[in-house]
Amino acid sequence: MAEATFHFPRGFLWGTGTSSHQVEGNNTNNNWWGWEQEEGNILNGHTSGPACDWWGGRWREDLDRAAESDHNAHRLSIEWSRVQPSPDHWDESVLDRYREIVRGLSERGMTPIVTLHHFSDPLWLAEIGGWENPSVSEYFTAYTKRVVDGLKEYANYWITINEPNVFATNGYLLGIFPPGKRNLPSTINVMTNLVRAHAGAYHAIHSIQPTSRVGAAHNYRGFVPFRSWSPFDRAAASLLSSQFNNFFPRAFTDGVLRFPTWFKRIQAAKGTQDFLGINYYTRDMVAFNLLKTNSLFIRRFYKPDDELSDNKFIANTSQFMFTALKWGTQFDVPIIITENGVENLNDQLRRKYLIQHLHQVWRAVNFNFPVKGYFHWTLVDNFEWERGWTQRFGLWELDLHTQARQKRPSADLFAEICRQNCLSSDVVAQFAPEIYKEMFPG
Ligand code: IFM
Repeated sequence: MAEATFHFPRGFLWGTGTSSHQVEGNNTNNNWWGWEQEEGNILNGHTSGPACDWWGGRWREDLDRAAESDHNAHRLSIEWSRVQPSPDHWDESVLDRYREIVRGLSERGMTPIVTLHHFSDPLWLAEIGGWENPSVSEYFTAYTKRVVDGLKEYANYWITINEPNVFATNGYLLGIFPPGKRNLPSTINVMTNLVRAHAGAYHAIHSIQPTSRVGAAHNYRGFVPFRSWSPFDRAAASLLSSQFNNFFPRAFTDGVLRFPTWFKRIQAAKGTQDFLGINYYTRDMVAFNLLKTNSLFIRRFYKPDDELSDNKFIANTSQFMFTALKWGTQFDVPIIITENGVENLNDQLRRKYLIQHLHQVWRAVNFNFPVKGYFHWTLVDNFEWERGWTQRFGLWELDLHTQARQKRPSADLFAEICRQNCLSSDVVAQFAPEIYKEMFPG
């Protein structure tokens, strides 16, 4: 059997990603909490509840798990509604707590990447119109300054906004995130305000911490025309790519917001990403379909022979990890894979998915794409938004009733990769022998 070792560059960042609302528990003062209590919003009526009880103190044991598994970095987010519980009140004790957590990362030898906004908003902001309010970028900048001032001693990497494309689409176009709107003009307004807020935060962070590295985490999805000969399918795929994948990173590069039939310039947004965060999970086939009146006549679907995750949420299409990274090179900044993972309770698919995706990352590194790190989503099963607890993305399994954690084999697999800074044929043979031949032919 052929043997090989795929090495990653020295200093490569290895870790997992988490977000405040998904792990902390009892975030009663944000817009998601109320949304979860309303019937019909979350699958099976699930609620975030105590989540992974990080606010209750279990962040320590979970970060111990990460450190013992040789992760050298961790991505986490700050909960705006805790830091600023009302417009004129900043909670210093909350900032102290976050300082303790971020310092805790450094003490465990892990580089922190701090996200300032990961889907959840303070209730007071939601009540004054949320991201449709023209003042949101000033509010967000003020909040950013407080957090960066408080944490600057321990953190140098900042993500302003997680998946602005998903946030705007799900909350304002598809209505599956709060505030549950389905309104195109609102979506466009929110996209514009997100660009303004990112730009404000970027400049604020740099003025406080000139050496900081600031970016956003972009959700990249592959969009492939179903019938490659069809101009309609091709136009549909290209519309999705330009609006979903390209809109924000392009705006953060040249300050131009490109909508389908017009554009807008926001000068302050130009040159506001020091690195590109890519969250890559899967790809869609795209077809033009006259029956799809609610989704701009576009049908998205997986192929019949795609390998799917437990709830058919993700197709295992690892080649598109390479496509995503190649796409990322156009922005001419270092790239960090800020999320990648799969929902899978029994861990069979996750091991294979992880190895195949890292193989593509390694290929990209060998093409000299400037990939600097990889963050697996996620450390411990967490609250998966509109899908509640039905989807399990953790390297550790969570028992919701007892808060007990059980290590999945993928946690050991990932630990080996982090420890050795490479993916070896031995590791593949041990954790996913079924793909050995495909990976090491000959
Ligand atoms: O859990 C989410 C995360 O908050 C944003 N990116 C996708 C993940 C998996 O659904």
